[in-house]
Amino acid sequence: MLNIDAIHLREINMPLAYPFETSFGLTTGRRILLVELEADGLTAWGECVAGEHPYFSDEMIDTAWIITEHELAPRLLEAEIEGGGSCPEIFKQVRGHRMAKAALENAVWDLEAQVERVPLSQLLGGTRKTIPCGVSIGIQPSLEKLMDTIAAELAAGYQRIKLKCKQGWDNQVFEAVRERWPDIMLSCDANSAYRMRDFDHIATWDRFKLLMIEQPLWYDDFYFHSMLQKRLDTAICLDESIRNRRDALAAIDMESCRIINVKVGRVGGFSEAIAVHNAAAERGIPVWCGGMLETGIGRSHNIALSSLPNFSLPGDVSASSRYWVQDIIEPPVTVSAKGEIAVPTAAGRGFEVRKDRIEALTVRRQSLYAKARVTA
Ligand code: OSB
Ligand code: MG
Repeated sequence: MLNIDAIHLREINMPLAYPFETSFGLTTGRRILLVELEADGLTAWGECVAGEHPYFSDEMIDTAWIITEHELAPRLLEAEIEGGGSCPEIFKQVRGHRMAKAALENAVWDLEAQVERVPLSQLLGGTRKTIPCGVSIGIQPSLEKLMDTIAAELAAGYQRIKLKCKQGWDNQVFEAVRERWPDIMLSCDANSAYRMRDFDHIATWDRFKLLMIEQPLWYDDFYFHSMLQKRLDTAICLDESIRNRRDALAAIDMESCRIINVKVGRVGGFSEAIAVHNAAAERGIPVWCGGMLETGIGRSHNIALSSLPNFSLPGDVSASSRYWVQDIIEPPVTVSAKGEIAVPTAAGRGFEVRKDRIEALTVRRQSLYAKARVTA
């Protein structure tokens, strides 16, 4: 039984070391909601991956803050909590708002791992000692700049290059990259930039031998992706569309995709992420762990999740230095020359949280407390 005494919400503002552009917009800095649980003398953390605007999904930091403060945190403070796995039931009455739910649920798993004195990866069912890493490279100001960036990431050891794409930043780019690197593991992510009129255009990408095409069509679609998948040799990977295990089952059954990107925030927390992982594993569909420009807190949680056996493709979980001049965990996440991150073996998340740095970055805070408990 976990007794949570307090939940502290805070917003930190962190400039990105490198701006990140997708088909839905440019991000130069992050506004991030962190949740901190105090329980029996321990401190656990969760990171909400909702963006600054509702452009990736319908959530954003400000909606997540309101839902956390007014709906989720009060429920958690009153609930009987066995562990992280108790959270979906506790939050059940609140519909949607999965990124907000995930921040709290993941913090409870973080706490449970500390209480049980086991690595978070082990608590989640992870088996890998290292995880294979790829990078997601945003839309660049020029093709030259992109080529230099890819060269640097390959030199650093990353196993897979994912290119953000959109109309006007697709065929010419894939052509140039494939000419210089015919054999690298290469994929693209459209973040829903294309429509049915683009089917013929996308069908020409088979010649680039991409590992996958991520979320080419509408963010909430399965049916039209299944129509597109029939026209392609290349695998479609769904990201935005997969909100839970049932979505994964529907997408697999309809053949809307052959690969699934699992983002723990997008599906509402570790419980559902594990359920998606398991459903895909049982059906022979590989998964990989997506990223949402996380700080070290979310990143450490992504590393733990990526240690599950069916995370067999390189994920978008990469080194802290690709995002931040100074991360808020210590040590920062680093990637080996083989393009792997070592899964921590220490109890809990395996990285120290630098509270001093978090304090300095905090622009908003709110604390909620449990009612005094009657002890027998
Ligand atoms: O679609 O995978 C995505 C970042 C923000 C929002 C959506 C996505 C991404 C990324 C970056 O691709 C992944 C990362 O490096 O964290
Ligand atoms: Mg994506």
